[in-house]
Amino acid sequence: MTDAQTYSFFLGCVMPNRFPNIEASIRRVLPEIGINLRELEGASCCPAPGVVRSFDEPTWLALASRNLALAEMSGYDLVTGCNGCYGTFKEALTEVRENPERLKEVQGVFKGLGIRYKGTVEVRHLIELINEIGADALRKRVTKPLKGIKVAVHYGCHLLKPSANRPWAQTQRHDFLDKLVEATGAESVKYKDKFLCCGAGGGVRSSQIAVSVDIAKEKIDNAVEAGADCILNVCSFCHLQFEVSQMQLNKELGEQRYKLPVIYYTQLLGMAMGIDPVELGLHKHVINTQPLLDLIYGES
Ligand code: 9S8
Ligand code: 9S8
Ligand code: COM
Repeated sequence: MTDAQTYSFFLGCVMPNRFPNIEASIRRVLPEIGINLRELEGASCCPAPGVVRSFDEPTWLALASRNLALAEMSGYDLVTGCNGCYGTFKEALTEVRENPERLKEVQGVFKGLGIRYKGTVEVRHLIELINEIGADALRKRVTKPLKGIKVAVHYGCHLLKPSANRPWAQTQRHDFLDKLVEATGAESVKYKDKFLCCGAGGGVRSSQIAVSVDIAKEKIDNAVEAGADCILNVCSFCHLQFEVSQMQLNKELGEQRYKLPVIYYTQLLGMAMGIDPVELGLHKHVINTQPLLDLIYGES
């Protein structure tokens, strides 16, 4: 394991307001693997790349830069557990780094507000940090291998794209997250349209709810068909989409047909490290995780 590192933790909107259980699993697991988190006081919405940027780019850039400035002033690079926030920050940084006049523009907005910003802070997704630790080192921390558990891995769009502005290998067939999943002893199953959007991003969930739920349904159906015991994500908005869409589908159908547990990566890793599932927030899901817990811990 590498030496301990410290980051300013950017929560975004969805995690603290809708899925504090995911936040709890992140706060519980990351320090165990040498990643310490400090609070980013005063942070606002990132704001969401596919929504706010499409309406008003300068406002998007100024707000994103303000959050980045808070991290920069703290002296600790920013880490996030949401693909959308990751996308906003990666792209807002590139914008001011490549275009000095855009940096001047946001510095002008900050005038008199006591905000200093040079665009020197770095932005990381927590799965990037975990990937640097690596599957081999993680495997050494596993005390409860999740043998026989089949996982449908969902990467999400903003984690991977635009690929020129992401740290991953330039390929359409990523497997870094699958390897991190398999480090827990679980199996990553192949399923149709694995790299398809969850259907939530870019304002689709808020403006075209029927289309949005239909895309989520397609992904869930494909995962179930592949024999998955859960669908795994690393994005609070994808997490919301898979949880809430299944609830909405059940409501429409008038029966509980959609019941695939939705798991965030640090919950899976935490279980494999022997951490109590209650501490990982697994008892607080919209879609009951009990069937998955029964497979892992045996029926109680
Ligand atoms: S913040 Fe406000 S809406 Fe959200 S979670 Fe992630 S993207 Fe950024
Ligand atoms: S939400 Fe998270 S990253 Fe996104 S745009 Fe398409 S996929 Fe789900
Ligand atoms: C999705 C973020 S994670 S957004 O809806 O595209 O802005």
